[in-house]
Amino acid sequence: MPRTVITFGTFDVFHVGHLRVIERAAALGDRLVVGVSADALNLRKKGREPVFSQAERLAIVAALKPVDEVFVEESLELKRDYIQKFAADVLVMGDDWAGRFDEFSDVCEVVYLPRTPAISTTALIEKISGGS
Ligand code: C2G
Repeated sequence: MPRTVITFGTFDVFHVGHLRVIERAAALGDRLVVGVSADALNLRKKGREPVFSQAERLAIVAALKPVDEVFVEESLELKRDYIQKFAADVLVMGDDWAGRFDEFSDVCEVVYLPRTPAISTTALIEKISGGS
């Protein structure tokens, strides 16, 4: 049986930290499914619109070599449904979410990977808008 890995994220202003977590997630199985958070979810979660629209973020993530399938994550509360719908064997998230998804360990393995240090969308936006 092929092992399916699922991960979630906004992936706004796509950067190498996003790429690394996707590569490491893919390495844990045979098929990688990525839930890209909807614009409305992002607004609720972070209080601002993403720089790139969900259609653009979806297109970028879908084009990555390690990614087999993408979908729009409409709500954080639907995680269990998504895990089951895609028959995921493993849920992978960066360790900024450590412990937050342990409740799903009854249906799949839950793995938190260390974040890539010193890079984030917020820091990039600040750097670009500050002009430094
Ligand atoms: N990430 C990373 N290293 C960084 C920045 C991000 O490993 N320097 C990882 C995060 O830990 C996450 C993924 O990249 O696993 C996507 O990060 P975000 O776009 O910030 O996504 P987030 O807002 O955490 O959305 O259902 C959960 C949410 O949709 C996750």
